[in-house]
Amino acid sequence: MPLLMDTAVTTPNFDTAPINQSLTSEDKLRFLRDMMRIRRFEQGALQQYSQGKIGGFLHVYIGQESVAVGTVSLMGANDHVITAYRDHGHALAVGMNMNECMAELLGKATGCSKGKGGSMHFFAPDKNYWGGHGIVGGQTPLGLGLAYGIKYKGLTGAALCFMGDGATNQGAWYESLNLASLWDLPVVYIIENNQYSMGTSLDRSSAFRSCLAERAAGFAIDWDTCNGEDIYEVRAKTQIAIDRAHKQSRPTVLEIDTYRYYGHSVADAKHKVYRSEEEIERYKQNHDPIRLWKARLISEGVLAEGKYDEMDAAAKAEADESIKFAEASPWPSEASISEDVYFEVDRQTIAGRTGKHFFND
Ligand SMILES: Cc1ncc(C[n+]2csc(CCOP(=O)(O)OP(=O)(O)O)c2C)c(N)n1
Ligand SMILES: [Mg+2]
Repeated sequence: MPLLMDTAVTTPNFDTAPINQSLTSEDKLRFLRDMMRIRRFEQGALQQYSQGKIGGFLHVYIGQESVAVGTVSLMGANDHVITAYRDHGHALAVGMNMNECMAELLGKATGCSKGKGGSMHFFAPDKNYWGGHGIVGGQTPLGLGLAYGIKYKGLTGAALCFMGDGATNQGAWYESLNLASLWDLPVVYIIENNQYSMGTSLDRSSAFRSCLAERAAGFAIDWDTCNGEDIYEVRAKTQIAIDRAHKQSRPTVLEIDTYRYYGHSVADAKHKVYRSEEEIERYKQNHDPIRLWKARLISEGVLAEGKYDEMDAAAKAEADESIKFAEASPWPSEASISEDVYFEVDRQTIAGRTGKHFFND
C-alpha cells in the first residue's frame, strides 16, 4: 500500500522483532546519524550543482534514507550491495566517506572512481559495494552474478540488489528472477518504490494488482512488501530475506515503499507538473524517515532535542568539509582517460598486450 495513501492501517510493532530487540541506544543513534549525513551530503551536492561545479547527472536520494540505512545495517562480511544511479545513500551507508564521494561528484582525481564516474558510479569493492549503474535494470543481472559468485565460492552471504519501481518493467530483471529461482541463488531484490519513474507515476507505468513484488510469485520466489519510513520494519523484513539467502540459498523480492522529495534528477525542474506540491508536503509532514526516527528515539528516551541539533551540525560540517576537500583536489590527468577501461590493458595481460583474447598461439 503506497505510503501516500495515508490509509489508516494497523501496522505491527516491528521494534519487538528479534533483530531490533538487540539494538543498543548507540546503534539507534547511528542510524539517525547515517540518515542525517546522507541528507546533508546531498544538500551540499545540490548546492554545488547549482553553482555549476558538477557536470552530468545528479539523482538525489533525499526522502529515501531509511531504506539504505536500515537494509545496509544488516550486512555481514559476505553480503554485497549493488544499485542503480541513485546511489549516494547506499554509498555512505556502506561506509564510504564524504570526501571521496563529493570529489567524485566534482570530477576530481581523489574521487572514488578517480573522477571519471560521477554521481551515477560510486564504487567501493573493499566495502562490497558494486555501484552505481545508469542503465535502468542493468544492475539486476549483475546482482544475480554477485549471488552466483557467493554460492560458487561456498560462502554464506547475500547480494542485496536495489532497484526502482520503474526497473521492474525491464526484461533483464525477469531473466534474472528465473535463474535466481532455478539455480537457488542468494539474491535479495529490493524494489525502492518511490512511486515514480522519471515523470511517470506508478499507476501510469506498471500493471499490478496490489503491489509489484507479487510478480515474483510467477518464479516461485518468496516476496513481501514493507513500509520504508520505519527503520524497524525495514530491518525486520530485510533480515527475513537475508536469512533465507544465508540459510536456504533462496532469492527474495522485497518491495519497500518510499518517496523522493526532489525531481528525478536535477534536470527534472518540472517535477511539480506530474505531482502536486501538496503531495510532496504531505509526505514530508507525515512520512519523513528522519523526522519519524527522531520522534521515535525521543519517545524511547534515547535522544534529546539538543543532541539532535548537535548531530545535525556535525553532519553539515562534514559535508562542508568534503566540499572544501573536493575543490582543493586535482583534476584527473589527461593520460588517465584511457585507464580503467579494460582490465587486460591496465594489467598488460597477453590479451592486453596483443589485443587478442583468444588464439594467442
Ligand atoms: C534501459 C534504460 N531505459 C531508460 C532510461 C532512462 N531512465 C533513467 S531513470 C528512468 C526511470 C527509472 O525509475 P525507477 O526505476 O523507478 O527509479 P528511480 O529513479 O525512481 O529511483 C529512466 C526511464 C535508462 N537510463 N535506461
Ligand atoms: Mg521510482
